Amino acid sequence: MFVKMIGVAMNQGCDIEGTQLATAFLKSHGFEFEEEIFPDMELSERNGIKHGELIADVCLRLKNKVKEVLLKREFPLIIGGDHSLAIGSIGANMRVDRAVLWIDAHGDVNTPQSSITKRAHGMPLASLMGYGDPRFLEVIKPPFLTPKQIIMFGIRSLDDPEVVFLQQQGIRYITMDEINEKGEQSCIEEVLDHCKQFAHTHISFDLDSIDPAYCPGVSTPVVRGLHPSVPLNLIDQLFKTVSVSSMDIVEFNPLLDNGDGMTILKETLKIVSRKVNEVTYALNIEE
Ligand SMILES: [Mn+2]
Repeated sequence: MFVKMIGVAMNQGCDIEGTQLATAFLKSHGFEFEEEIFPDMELSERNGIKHGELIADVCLRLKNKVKEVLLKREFPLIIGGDHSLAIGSIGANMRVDRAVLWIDAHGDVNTPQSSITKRAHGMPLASLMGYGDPRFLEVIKPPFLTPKQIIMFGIRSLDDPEVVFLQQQGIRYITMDEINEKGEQSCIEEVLDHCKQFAHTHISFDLDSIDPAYCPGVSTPVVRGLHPSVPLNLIDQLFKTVSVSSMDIVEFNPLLDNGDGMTILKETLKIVSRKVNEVTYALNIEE
């Protein structure tokens, strides 16, 4: 199996300069992309959800590309761009036998009604569950994600309506406080146990899950976050334990990075490509 990197040069979901430059920045550091997706600026508008039309268009194109890669039995690694791209990357494969791991500081379960900022990068997970802007739901299409497919990790910044939503839906979200209390490995094991119940896992890795002291290169930093070794360890153990079939890495902002974010990104890519290659190796031996 090969890793196919898909770049999404979009920042309209967070509406802060920088995230759209991540793909170009990585290319200048020698990374190769299977495809880059650029927003159609003619669709840009700020009424209601900011840039809703433009984001739906990007996500539809991303969805089609991710589907194409999955059908070739290759591994799509989607590089953001802001987190609203998950509408397309996860929307490409809504199989009920797939777990979704959401590593993030935020809940990303706002709706157009609950959101104060009207920024779409705070809404992708609710949209994937069928609650959101009709244009996003049209891209995703039912069956939507069910609460039992989802597990969240590193959460420490939730809006009040998001707490209500998560609790009403019964979504398991592991907070920073819990990770600090119970310990890293115990929480990682809970994630592994969750994902083991499903045939496949999608990882959506938001770099703002990491503490800004170690990764300032994100658009919406939140203090008291993860040490970078924690998500790397989690991702490494997941690849060893379950079948990870696709992944996003989002919200990297090269304009705010001091080099640390780039190092974390490179480490993550190293783990992913090594593990995906091991899968090929194992398959070859069986054949
Ligand atoms: Mn996020």
